[in-house]
Amino acid sequence: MKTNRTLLLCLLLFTSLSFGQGQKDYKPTEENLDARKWFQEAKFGMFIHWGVYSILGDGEWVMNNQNIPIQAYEKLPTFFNPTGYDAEAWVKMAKDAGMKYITITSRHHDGFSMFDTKANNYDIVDSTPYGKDVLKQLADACHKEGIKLFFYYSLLDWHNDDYYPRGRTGNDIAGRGAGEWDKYIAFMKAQLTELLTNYGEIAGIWFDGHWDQKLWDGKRFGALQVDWHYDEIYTLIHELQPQCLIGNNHHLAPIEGEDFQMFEKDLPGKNTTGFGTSASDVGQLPMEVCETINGSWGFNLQDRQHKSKEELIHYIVKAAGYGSNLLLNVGPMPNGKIQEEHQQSLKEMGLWMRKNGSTIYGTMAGPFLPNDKFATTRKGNTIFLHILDGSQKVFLEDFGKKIKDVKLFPDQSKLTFQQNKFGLFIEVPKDKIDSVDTIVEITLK
Ligand code: FHN
Repeated sequence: MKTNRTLLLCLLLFTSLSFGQGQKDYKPTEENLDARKWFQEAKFGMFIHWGVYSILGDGEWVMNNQNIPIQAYEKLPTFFNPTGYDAEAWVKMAKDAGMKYITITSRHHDGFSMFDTKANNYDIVDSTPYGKDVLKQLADACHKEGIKLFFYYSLLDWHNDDYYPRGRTGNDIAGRGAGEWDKYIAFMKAQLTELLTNYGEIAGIWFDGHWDQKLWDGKRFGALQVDWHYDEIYTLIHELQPQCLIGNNHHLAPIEGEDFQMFEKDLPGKNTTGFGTSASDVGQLPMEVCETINGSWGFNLQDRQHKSKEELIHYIVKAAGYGSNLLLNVGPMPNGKIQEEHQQSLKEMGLWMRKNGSTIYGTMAGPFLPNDKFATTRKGNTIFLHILDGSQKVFLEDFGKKIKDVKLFPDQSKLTFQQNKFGLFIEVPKDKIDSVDTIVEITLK
């Protein structure tokens, strides 16, 4: 018992130290810095959660949530045949929505690879009647249309025996074996090499699942029980494609070797979901907020929580108000189609972005943190004030900068404003109010 406790303590000490080690002495290349700049300006991307789980219409965690034994789950690929999949149509949909990049799940926690991997046979080409590499088709379509492509890659795996020690999820799935951690690391490196070799230029790798290996002390999650070998993994990626941006959804401050920071279902530094990136963990890297278009990541037949046009617009405006991108998720159906409701929402976003995109793309965070009434973005000498609550009057406290003029963004009509030592007061005529977002353009001297 005592030995066990000592062992655990040593392990805790070792792993809490080892998490700090990302890519040692990482210095991003010129290409990487350019890619970061591009990313920061892109502002809007499409997240796609798609796998064999979509057949069950119960989200991407169904294997864990329903404790589906390995043997039973392995039947899913044998009837996964998405004959309605049209990569070009997805890319066009994203482009028309005003999105500049796509991030797709190459392998989620169920361990099934949606690409032609040689690291095992549990993949779309070798184990489904469909037999074609959906990521290759998407990569070709993205490259053709000038849309950048990121691969989501799950660190955790409920199917691979070498994912051992197991994490805190998937433990009631019958049929899991006890393999070797080092082999699992080698497996991931082999897959990442494939992803960064066989699909042309890849804009980024989006890691997820780190948190699965955090130890629970009865009150909170602490140190890791494994070494993820981030030094080797991040070095490998940057050697294969130096511009490739690495992000890791570990819900913590970025570590060396990461090129952007993501926030799940929360604006930067907010922690309403409990996934917990605290304000002090917000770093200096380009940022991305990811959110679902309804209430689920993977296809969920029963999900009726489709977000309204207003909710989606407010989300992208607020994210931009923090200087962050929005990665908006859709979960395609098992036939390869994106459900009608979501196609409609994407079209609405596209219409709005075509009219108002210049107040979002290429901007940085505005001088005021977003709140429920308004958000601000900034481009050079111009501040865009997005009024989100239908108000006619807005007071910007302590606004000390000298102003050249204040106009309504859509028709460029001049607005009345007053500035004094307390701040700036702006009034918009009633008939010019847009109930979703009234955009005001403030030009500084
Ligand atoms: O467990 C995953 C979940 O399925 C989904 O992929 C999201 C996307 O941010 N990330 C994980 C939860 O943190």
